[in-house]
Amino acid sequence: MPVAAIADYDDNNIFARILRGEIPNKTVYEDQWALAFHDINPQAPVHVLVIPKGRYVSWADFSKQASTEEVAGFVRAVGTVGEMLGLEAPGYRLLANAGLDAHQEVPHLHVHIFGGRKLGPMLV
Ligand code: IU
Repeated sequence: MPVAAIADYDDNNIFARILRGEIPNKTVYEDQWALAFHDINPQAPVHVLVIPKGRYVSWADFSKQASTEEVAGFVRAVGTVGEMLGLEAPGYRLLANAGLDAHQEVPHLHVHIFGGRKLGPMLV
């Protein structure tokens, strides 16, 4: 069930539980700002999710409420993961669904990283 654009943060959402270590994940990278792990239902040979450590539902609240340091830390983490996975040269796609119309399903901000093959054109 997709989530509405801005809702109160639910501390029991699945990614909050992953961040607390209550649910296992296949971690790719972690630092003080972000955790990156393999998507459980990969849509490409590489499909990794990067989530901020802070309590943000989507870009809507993250872009307004996160500190400059948090935003920078998160953006750098996404870039680091792309580099670590060897995707910089061949290229990769970033995607962040925000809210109901975009079919965001987990109410904790996440950026998808897709790569590992030549991707098709963007579908909207
Ligand atoms: P979306 O942008 O909210 O639609 O994407 C949610 C993603 O989270 C989707 O690709 C799921 O496969 C993925 N996911 C996951 O990796 N682990 C989980 O426990 C759950 C969803 I629930």
